[in-house]
Amino acid sequence: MLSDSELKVVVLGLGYIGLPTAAVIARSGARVLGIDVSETVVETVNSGRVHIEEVDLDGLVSGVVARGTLRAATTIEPADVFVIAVPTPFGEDHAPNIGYVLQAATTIAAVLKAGDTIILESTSPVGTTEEVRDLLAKLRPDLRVPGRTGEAADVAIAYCPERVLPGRILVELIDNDRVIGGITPRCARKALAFYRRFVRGACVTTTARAAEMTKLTENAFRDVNIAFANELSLVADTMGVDIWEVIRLANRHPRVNILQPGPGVGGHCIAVDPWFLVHADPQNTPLIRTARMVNDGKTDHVIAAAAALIEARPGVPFACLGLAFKANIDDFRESPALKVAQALAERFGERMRVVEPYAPTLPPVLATTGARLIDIDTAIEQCPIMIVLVDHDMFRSVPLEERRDKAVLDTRGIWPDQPRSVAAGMPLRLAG
Ligand code: SAJ
Repeated sequence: MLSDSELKVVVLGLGYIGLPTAAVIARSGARVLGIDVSETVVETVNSGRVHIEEVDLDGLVSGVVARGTLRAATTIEPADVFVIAVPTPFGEDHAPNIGYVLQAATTIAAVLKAGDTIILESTSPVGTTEEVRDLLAKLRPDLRVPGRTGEAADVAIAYCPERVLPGRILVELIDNDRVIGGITPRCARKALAFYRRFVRGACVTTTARAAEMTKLTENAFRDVNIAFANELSLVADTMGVDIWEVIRLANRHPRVNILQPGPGVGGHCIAVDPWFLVHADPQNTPLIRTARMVNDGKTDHVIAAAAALIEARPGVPFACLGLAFKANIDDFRESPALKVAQALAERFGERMRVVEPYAPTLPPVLATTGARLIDIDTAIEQCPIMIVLVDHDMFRSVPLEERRDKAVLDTRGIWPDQPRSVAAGMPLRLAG
């Protein structure tokens, strides 16, 4: 086996997963080359900086770049291990698009040699790793690919999904258990030896197909469970009951663990991946499909509740607190908070203020609506109406005396002491 400093690794895609992964592998001593289509990303990384906000990532990247174990480029070079971490979006009809994965495989084919290992980490529909194998077989007929003939293969191909939580990526990259699915058991063992170099969690081997479905299952599980909480929040509204209290009380049961309602589900994973399962087997996935619709429907419900609150107080400014898809991060992808803000800006642009400590300027969709980005202190001074869309710590810590007189729509349940609750699928708290 190659020593850490002899091992050459190429990571394709330097996004939210690829860059932290490349940096963590580089820290273990391997020589890592990160490939990205964006010149700007490549230049940023090579200068030891980062283009995404993630706890401790800047220090790690500047360290490994300075030590020379991580560099970036737009063109590929030969290596021992290739890690694919590119996006897998879906199209209009929710059909998964694995075009970037196949493009990455094509790029790898140009420099692939006997003895190399290819690992796909991108969330992918079941069967994608086999498609990668088939493509490589076509592009490199001189190399024997795994799982096609009885004989030993020249290269190993495996699927190992990333499972890290934004905001905790560097910790979870090391500590989480990994599921490693080989096209053949031999491929799985080869990939396992690679992950053992930098992962502290348990590494469990299986088939590529099982590992692909495991990843989709994890995110569908979370989506279905958040949908349950969101549905309950609407029922509690009808009943005039505080949903946050009900969930707290129900969760005292030893076998009940309900998640938190909110303004909908965002991010690039949980709002997307369940569709890969629905698309693969539409007949047998009514629950997963319905959960997606319940979570998207919750966003519409929040928009209607917020609009009603704003209309009830004509002329006064209101503050939307948060745009990120969840607390304490700067990621606005598929953010329900941004969707709510956008819908409200279309109707009440001039009256709208936005507080988002993680945005230096308003995102383009809000830029020309008349809405203004302000800080939390100004919002407390100027806005009698507050729509809480994200549970950033900064908002959570605003004490009651600073918001006692506000009309509040709290979609995240961060201010349980806010006086005079008027429910709306979440405690809508009107003062005065
Ligand atoms: N949310 C709620 N209520 C909750 C929990 C979350 O409304 O009780 C919302 C969040 O506000 C956010 C969305 O759901 O809008 C998703 O947030 P999240 O923290 O549940 O998950 P992500 O998208 O940041 O990361 C998920 C994780 N998957 C699981 O927990 C099963 C992570 O481990 C995966 O690596 C990641 O997806 C991924 O890349 O697939």
